[in-house]
Amino acid sequence: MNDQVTSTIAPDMVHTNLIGGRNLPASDGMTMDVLSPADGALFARIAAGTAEDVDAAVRAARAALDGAWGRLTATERGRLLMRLAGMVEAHADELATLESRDNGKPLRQARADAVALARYFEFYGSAADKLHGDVIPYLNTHFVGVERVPHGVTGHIVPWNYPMQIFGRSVGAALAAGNATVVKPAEDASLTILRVAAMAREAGFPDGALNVVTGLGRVAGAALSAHPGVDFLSFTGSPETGTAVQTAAAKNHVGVTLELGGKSAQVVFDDADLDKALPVLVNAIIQNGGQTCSAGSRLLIQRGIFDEVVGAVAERFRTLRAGHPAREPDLGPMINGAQQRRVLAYLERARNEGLTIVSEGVVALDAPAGGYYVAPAFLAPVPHESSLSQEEVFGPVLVATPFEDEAEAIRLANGTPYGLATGVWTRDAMRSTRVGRSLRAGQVYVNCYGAGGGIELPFGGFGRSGHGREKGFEGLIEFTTTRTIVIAHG
Ligand code: TXE
Repeated sequence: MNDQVTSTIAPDMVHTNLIGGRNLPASDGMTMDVLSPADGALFARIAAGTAEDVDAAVRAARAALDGAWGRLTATERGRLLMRLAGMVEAHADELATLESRDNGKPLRQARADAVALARYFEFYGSAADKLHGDVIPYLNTHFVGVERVPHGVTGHIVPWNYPMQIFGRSVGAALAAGNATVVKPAEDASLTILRVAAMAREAGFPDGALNVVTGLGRVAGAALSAHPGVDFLSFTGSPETGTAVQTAAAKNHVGVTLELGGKSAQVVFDDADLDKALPVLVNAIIQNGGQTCSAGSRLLIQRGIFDEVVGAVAERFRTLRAGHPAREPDLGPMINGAQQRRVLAYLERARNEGLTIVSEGVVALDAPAGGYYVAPAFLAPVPHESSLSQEEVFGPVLVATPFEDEAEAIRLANGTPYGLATGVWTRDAMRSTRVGRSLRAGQVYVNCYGAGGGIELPFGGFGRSGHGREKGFEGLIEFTTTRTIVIAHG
């Protein structure tokens, strides 16, 4: 952290909070450095938001609810979101460049994220006035209506791996439902969210409908989770921080959706179409450098084809290149030094445990020395009980484990504390349905793997992966509650 603005940073790279429509520095004037993961160089500064800033943002949100934002009809809210969708789409290249620099993801992935963000706003914007309640048959002398209403002020704590997409799925839904929002982006990737929030003002969102406070999780994030003026929280991140957020929310008796990552398996049966499966199996762990909550980080392969599949995956891994995000590598750097060290520590531990790295990719020779690069690694066979099979690495590390039959495949696939997504590869339609319906995962893919994909598809987990659902219509309902009105007329 630093409170000096130095000449090494372009003036348009010094960012403030957005509170009640005003660009404001942190209440104590402190800022945080933003480093590029590609080379470790300082290139921007953000406000180190304080509890006071969070309080001001929550008050601004409440004022918006009681004022211009709260007066809008669902159709008007939807139109604003659709307008914002168009602006995001028109600025997709600019947003992608900013995201790629801030987060280190390859440009093509960053562009896909910007397009997905536009689509979230379109999806939720067009759904805003289709979210209606119910009429309940009751006594003949009474009319009962159940109205869908927003929670009020919603807090959104966003991680750094897919800032635009996660902002889109939670804030887009919350705004469509009529909530006023306060967003705390991750300290390592706040810039696109700030840019899109500025666009929302241009699109005509009333002041205070969308507030952004940047800064440290343990300061600004903790203040948002514990604020008594917040009516509902959405959190995506680590299980440990999720526990802290839910504990804070419990003290205020408000609800939370938690999306806490996973250890997702891809189950490959011996009748699978391997030509179709192989590129997907590799991409599911390489996309975003493995820093994807639903990354397919475990391969479960039926014994009879284990060596063949391991050999083919190993061959692909040898061709993978981690490199500068602007040069369209297979994967960019890790988000920061801590994440890079975490992944390398897992690999070191695996070596010490005697596990075999069957194949590794490379870090490109021209990757800048100060960047946080990790060469992708594929390990096999890895026992189901080992930490690499049980814990989320959040990096380009894939493990393979053999299984004998359907029952064992299901036991292994379900055999971690997580339950976010699973892939099943088989040509047997009966088996795909049978196995698919036995899996304890929020999403099950058969002969494909969306890595959390699909704006329209409900997404969320079981167990340590969290609870509540985002994305799709389910995600819109999550940001509402009900009011039942009972009218006696006879
Ligand atoms: O997560 P944190 P980190 C997993 C992944 C990764 C690990 C650590 O395994 O290696 O978590 O990443 C805010 N109160 N995932 O340390 O701390 C923080 O500012 C309130 C999986 O980055 O959970 C950021 O905005 N908020 C994952 C957000 O929480 C707090 C995505 C996430 O940070 C806070 C990211 C606090 N006390 C990491 N402390 C996924 N599910 O996709 C931090 N934050």
